[in-house]
Amino acid sequence: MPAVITLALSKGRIFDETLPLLEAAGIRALADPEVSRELVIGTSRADVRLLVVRAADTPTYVQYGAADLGIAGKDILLEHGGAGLYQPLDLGIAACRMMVAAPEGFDYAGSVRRGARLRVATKYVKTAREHFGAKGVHVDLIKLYGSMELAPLVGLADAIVDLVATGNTLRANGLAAVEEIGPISARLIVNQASLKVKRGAIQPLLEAFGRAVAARAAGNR
Ligand code: PRT
Ligand code: MG
Repeated sequence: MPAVITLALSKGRIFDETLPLLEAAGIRALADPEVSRELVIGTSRADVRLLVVRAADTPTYVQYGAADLGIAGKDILLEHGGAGLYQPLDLGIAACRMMVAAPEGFDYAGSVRRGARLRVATKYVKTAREHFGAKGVHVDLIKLYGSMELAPLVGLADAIVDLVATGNTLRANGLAAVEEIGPISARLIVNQASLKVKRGAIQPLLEAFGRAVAARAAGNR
């Protein structure tokens, strides 16, 4: 019997954008996590199953070997730190940018120049600490779990660190991006021990994903 391969991923944009890559690897999910309540989803391949987890939990499942593989945003991986994970492939999906944003009209550059202490609300505390630390900007970080765009509107923070895709959410809340921290996309992650023990099953999957990503990139050119 072949080794069972378990892939952890979150529903929503990661799941939706992973489906075509799985299909290119000959794998079809047998349920839709938006409809089904099952958290373990079988696939058209008896030896491959999917775990539906919260986006921020994906690296944890893979780190501890509860899943062999996972698909996680670089934002999540930066916060997790990457211990125990092999990150062989940028899938190029769920792309966006990590940005500093502030209310329109807020003089961010001037505040930084004057050495003002900024209150920054974010879910990405580690990334924000490293970003502002490297620039020598003084910040008090306020940890939030979502809807960061609200914080400056109600005086909780001067600025936020959040992901921006279209920019619509910032605009709708009277905010503007003031600094880019870096580009973000989803990565394939692999448990380091799984890769050794189940290499025969995992390696062909990594190659199929790699081909699917290359083919899509070629199609986009
Ligand atoms: O939403 P939930 O609380 O359930 O979990 P989650 O936010 O952790 O997961 P999910 O599914 O929303 O995001 C999964 C991954 O998608 C993230 O870890 C990112 O790597 C990636 N991704 C890509 C994004 C976005 N684009 C994105 N635009 N994640 C979130 N956003 C949010 C952003 O935080 C902001 O609130 O969308 C809003 C901005 O979008 P625009 O288009 O208005 O700029
Ligand atoms: Mg979300």
